[in-house]
Amino acid sequence: MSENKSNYSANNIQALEGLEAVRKRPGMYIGSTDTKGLHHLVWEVVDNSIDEHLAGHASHIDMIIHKDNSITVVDNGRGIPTGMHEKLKKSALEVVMTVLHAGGKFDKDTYKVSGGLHGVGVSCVNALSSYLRAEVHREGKIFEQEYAQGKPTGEVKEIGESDKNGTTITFKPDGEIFESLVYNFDTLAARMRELSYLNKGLHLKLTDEREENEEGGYKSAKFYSEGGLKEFVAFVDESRTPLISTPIYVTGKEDNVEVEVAMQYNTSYSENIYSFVNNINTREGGTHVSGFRRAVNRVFSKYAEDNGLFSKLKFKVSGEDFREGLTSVVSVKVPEPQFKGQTKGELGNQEVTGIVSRAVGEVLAHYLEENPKDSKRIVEKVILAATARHAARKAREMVQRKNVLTGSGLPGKLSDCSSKDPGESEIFLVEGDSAGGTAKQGRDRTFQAILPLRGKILNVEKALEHKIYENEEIKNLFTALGVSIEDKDGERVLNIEKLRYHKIVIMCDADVDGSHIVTLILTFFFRYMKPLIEQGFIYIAAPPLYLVKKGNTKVYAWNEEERKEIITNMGGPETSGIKTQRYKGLGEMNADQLWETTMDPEERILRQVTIEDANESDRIFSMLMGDEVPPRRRFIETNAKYANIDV
Ligand code: 0RA
Repeated sequence: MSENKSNYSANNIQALEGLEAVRKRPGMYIGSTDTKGLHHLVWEVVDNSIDEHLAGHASHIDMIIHKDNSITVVDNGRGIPTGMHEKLKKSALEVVMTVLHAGGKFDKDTYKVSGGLHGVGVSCVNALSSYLRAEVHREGKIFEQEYAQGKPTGEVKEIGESDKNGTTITFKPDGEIFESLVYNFDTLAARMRELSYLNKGLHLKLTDEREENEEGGYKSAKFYSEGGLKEFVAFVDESRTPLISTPIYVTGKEDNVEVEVAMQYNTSYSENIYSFVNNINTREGGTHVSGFRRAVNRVFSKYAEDNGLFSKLKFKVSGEDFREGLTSVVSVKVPEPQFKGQTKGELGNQEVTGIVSRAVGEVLAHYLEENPKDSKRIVEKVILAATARHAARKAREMVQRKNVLTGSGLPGKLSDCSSKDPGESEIFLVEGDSAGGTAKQGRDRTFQAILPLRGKILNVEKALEHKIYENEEIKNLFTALGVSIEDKDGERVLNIEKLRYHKIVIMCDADVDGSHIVTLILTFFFRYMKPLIEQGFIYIAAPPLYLVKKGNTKVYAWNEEERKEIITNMGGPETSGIKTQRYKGLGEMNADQLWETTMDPEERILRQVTIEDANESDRIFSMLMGDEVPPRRRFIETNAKYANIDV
């Protein structure tokens, strides 16, 4: 990139819109005003810092969560320009911070790759912050300007000298805009880790001043990756057993589109593709993922064909079989990405398919020729996958045929509701027959159905697919819910057209065993019925933990804090006529209690299961449910304080 051409003058900033629009309709600019939107503000700032890294200027990004939940982002990039903007008669810094879309991004001369999904710029963050301060180190000097709700509260000031370059932005999200103002360390850390893999060589650090560590310092985490996507794949596969010695790694560039791919085969049965466009997770895939799949299909089919490896098979090998137990990360950098789909999480640029397919195909073909041992191992696994899929399909068809024969096809264990309108119908998946019985008595039968599940359902993370369809509990789940898995062009798709309930509520004991069962059920939904999670149909019931009694007054508490508060309101712990009953399980409640605390829509608390971060849940699921013990132990140790210790 020629220095002159990319050099940015205060004048190429184009003024487009005012910031009032952002405050009036924040959702249009940052998606939402819940915690998701709150975290989005951070990424809007960080995107700019990453651009500085991609342009070859920044090596470090530091983020600090302050005690009051304000955030500071520090980078050592070029620093926001501070010269006079001739047309606007203002400092460029002020223009960048107060004019929507003035970040230079809409100027074709300034190449911009990171961001892109919302990509609304740092001025949006300013508009939605009750306070913001920008500090710029540039040309030997330090400049600062402060703002409130996007408006400058003073001039751009020169406040000192500096031998460094860079930008420091501190902002406090506005309580008038956001529903929640509390930042989550793990959410920020997970994304920073991801960014470190996606941008190798970039140092990222997160510090949380709200929490002190044992040494009296603050809780912090550092992220840095030398190997980029190769290390990303190893990280997400930490709990799986690899099939080949090192990940296959692809880089390429064609027509300004950069391609980077890493792939690893493991002994599991699931396919995991993580895809990114300009560092943004494309959950719904798109043209880059199609290109990747196309290459895997083409190259493996040809290799197997040329070597007569499929000659004994009596059925067709499908694309899915080539990708069973394959974890891959596909990352592309596209100058002008077009995002499609419901959540704009799908890349639409047609030209990218061919570019990715060519880059991956070339490397993969070489790899197969040069690594005969690994190739043999992969092909053996593909044959196994095809055979298993064939068996699974038969098992599935058997189950479905049986249902036709038995009339309604509904499982005997299901106590169905009378309503046939899925929109108002709920099904409670209840741990054990006894709690199931109580729930059946307590429910409102017009719209609530009960399906008791035997204690520990099958761990699908470890089971072969056909075993899953032969499992009684899982068969019951499919038929009760009215969903089925069908083959479409050799791929499995979940058909939810006949879904019978729009609320599927997992109801388990509030103890360690109960949470284990919840995890098992969620693992099943995650692997085999993901659309139900994605479309918001899955919920977890929250039974109370305590009943506090004083005379005839009875109050339920859902946690320790509530329990204490209730006791204080009743006159304090010294009044000892106060008794606390700890509910160990649903079975300890009678039908009325279960209804009024956990099932009655007016009173109950339901937690909706969302795929906030599908990648992170996937990693945690495979860690908690998979084969490898050390990562699981480490996870449990670091998260032990959150675990429910049952006493
Ligand atoms: C406008 C132009 C240039 C850089 C930036 C903005 C910039 C913004 C942020 C926000 C956080 N960190 C940042 N770093 C840079 C280009 C500067 C040049 O050409 O010298």
